[in-house]
Amino acid sequence: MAFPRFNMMSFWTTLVAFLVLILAFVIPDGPPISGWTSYAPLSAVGKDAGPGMGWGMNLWAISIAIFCIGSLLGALNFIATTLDLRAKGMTLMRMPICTWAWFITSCIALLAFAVLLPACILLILDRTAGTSFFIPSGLVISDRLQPHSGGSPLLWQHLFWFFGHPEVYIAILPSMGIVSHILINSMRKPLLSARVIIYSMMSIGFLSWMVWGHHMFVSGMNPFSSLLFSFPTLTITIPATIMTLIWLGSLYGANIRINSASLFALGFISMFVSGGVSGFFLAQPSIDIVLHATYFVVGHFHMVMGVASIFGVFAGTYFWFGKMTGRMMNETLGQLHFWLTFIGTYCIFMPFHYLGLVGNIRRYSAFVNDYTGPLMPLHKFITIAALGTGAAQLIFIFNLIYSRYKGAPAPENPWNGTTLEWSIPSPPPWNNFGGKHPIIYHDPYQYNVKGSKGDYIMQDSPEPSAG
Ligand code: HEM
Ligand SMILES: [Cu+2]
Repeated sequence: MAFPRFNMMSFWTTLVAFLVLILAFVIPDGPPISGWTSYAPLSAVGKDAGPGMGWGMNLWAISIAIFCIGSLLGALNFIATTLDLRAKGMTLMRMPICTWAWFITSCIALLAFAVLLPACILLILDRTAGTSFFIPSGLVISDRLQPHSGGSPLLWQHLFWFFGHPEVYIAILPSMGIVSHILINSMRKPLLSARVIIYSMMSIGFLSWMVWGHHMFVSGMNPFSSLLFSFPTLTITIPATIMTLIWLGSLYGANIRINSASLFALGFISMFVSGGVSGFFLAQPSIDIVLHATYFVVGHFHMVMGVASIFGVFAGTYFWFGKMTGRMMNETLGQLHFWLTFIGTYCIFMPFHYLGLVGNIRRYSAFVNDYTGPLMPLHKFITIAALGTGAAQLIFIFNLIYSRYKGAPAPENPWNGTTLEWSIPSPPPWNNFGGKHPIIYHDPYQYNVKGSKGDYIMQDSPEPSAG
């Protein structure tokens, strides 16, 4: 990394943020009840707003502020490293797609956390210093007139979602990169166009700044603003669809190697499409007025942000574990883990969409004697599926620990990959390249090259390339 100490600092800062967050569970007041969006004014007024909204809420705001600092340091470091510390010959367009994905993610993170940090500071000031950024005048909560004046609860929503929408791409872009990279390696041929994947990721990153209002269609803002936010939201589906078509088009006729990593990469595409399709509906204000705050939204974002992103992490773990630890993960356990998780997550999150369509609202912990009665069998089915899917993750954890100590030794290049990490021993020595600087001759996806000795050419091999 360009700044190794920054790297260390961002790790420890993030750990502190996590500990502060967890602290809320052990204080007498308990954790806050405001959910991940912490909407004002309830999040801003203090303990009148309910259990956990005193010190619990303070800890939440402090923790997120610290987390922002850790993320900003990390993002700066990734950007500086990508721009400054590339090997000789590693032009930007010769970087692997996953490096591109991390680079674009870091650029988004740098801007997004720079907005969330001041928003959290304003929230803390409202709660502790008597300011009124987010609290309107004349507000009565728990029979008490709140001593504030002139603030705007909508301001919090704007600040939060200006961060919050780009944040969903911070979650999924790295997985898009990992999946593209692993698919190419498993198909033994380049994608139809790696460049178009990179440009699509860039345009998703750019457009993600113009769409935050689609989370606020029912917030009471002007309907014309809804229209303005709806157009770019629908536009974002274009690069997303292009990427999907490139993945599927490249898979057409490919003789793909099936293993845990490639299965999770394929599973990612499936989840991304299934969860993304509901985005088309939500992007239209007239439809979203009905579906907002129902399980339909919960189904949508769990499939894309939840499951698809995590499938990318699983794919990456199965792929690079050998390089990191010197031992391979167990394939049988890996594939069992994939199928149970894949089927399980569809059983959980598909029914969420049906629940949402019939009006089951989100954020309620219990439904008693109301219109949701007939839906209870479906809720039970989802609960059982969730417990099963959760249990399947134990297989993964077991596999991690077992393979770390007892797994088959990992060769230098188990997947016949082309990128630099596969040219050094597994695990890498502490100085990575043994003091020698590699020189890059090719783009990262020279597979199935006619006339080459194997079916691939490493990036640092002086052998002539395909094109
Ligand atoms: C095809 C592109 C997509 C479109 C058009 C889209 C559109 C939308 C819209 C309009 C909403 C607001 C719904 C409401 O609250 O009433 C929403 C919610 C959400 N979307 Fe998407 N989305 C897309 C893809 C994604 C992706 C790829 C992710 C994550 C990686 C994501 C994560 C979320 C999250 C987390 C929420 C809900 C946040 C909350 O209310 O708690 N979306 N989406
Ligand atoms: Cu959004």
